[in-house]
Amino acid sequence: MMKFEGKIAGWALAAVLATGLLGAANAATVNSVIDFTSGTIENVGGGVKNYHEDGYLFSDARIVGGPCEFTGADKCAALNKHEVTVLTREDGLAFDLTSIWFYLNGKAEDMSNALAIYDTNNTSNRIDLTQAGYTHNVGHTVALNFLNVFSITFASGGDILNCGKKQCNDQGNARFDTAELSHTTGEVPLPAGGLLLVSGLGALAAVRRKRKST
Ligand SMILES: [Ca+2]
Ligand SMILES: [Ca+2]
Repeated sequence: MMKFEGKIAGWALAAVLATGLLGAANAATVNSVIDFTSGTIENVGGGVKNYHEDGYLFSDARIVGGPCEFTGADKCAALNKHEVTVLTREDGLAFDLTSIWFYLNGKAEDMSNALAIYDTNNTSNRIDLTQAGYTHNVGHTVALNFLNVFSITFASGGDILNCGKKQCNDQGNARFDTAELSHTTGEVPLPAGGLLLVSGLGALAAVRRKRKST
């Protein structure tokens, strides 16, 4: 009877050990949708505001009402001409950005409204959403392929034209919303995995010693 119980205990320990090793190998993916409505705006002074949602941070952020993706109380991010906002994770981890909704608001005079999205650390990894490709004053959802990046910059483009003696009235702005993001979490660092292995083997050895003594 004691021998049988010892065998069960050994197998249970082996199962725990295997689970621990699998946990180290299989980290969990966390998906997030940034809606710019359910998060918080932080006034950091000097006219700078940060936006926080789902562990992500936009700095500097201009959060506005419609036109955004949805009617009613929906909010979204807006960039006036040549403004920039930078997206990072609060915990500094890498992340993926795979989809976004955007809207090129106004600028019918010269059709130069544009939104550029690029990897802050590798600016050649970039997409330019312009009025030449996307009708302005209409919402568009585009698939993106920013994978395993640490920082993404959103920049409003467009020319600054003079309409006679004054600047054009139709300055326009670019808006975006419903950013689909994901990041990986739950990774067990190798030293911790090693400790788990050592303690697991030690426990197994203890069980074997106990079985031999009974
Ligand atoms: Ca969210
Ligand atoms: Ca929204």
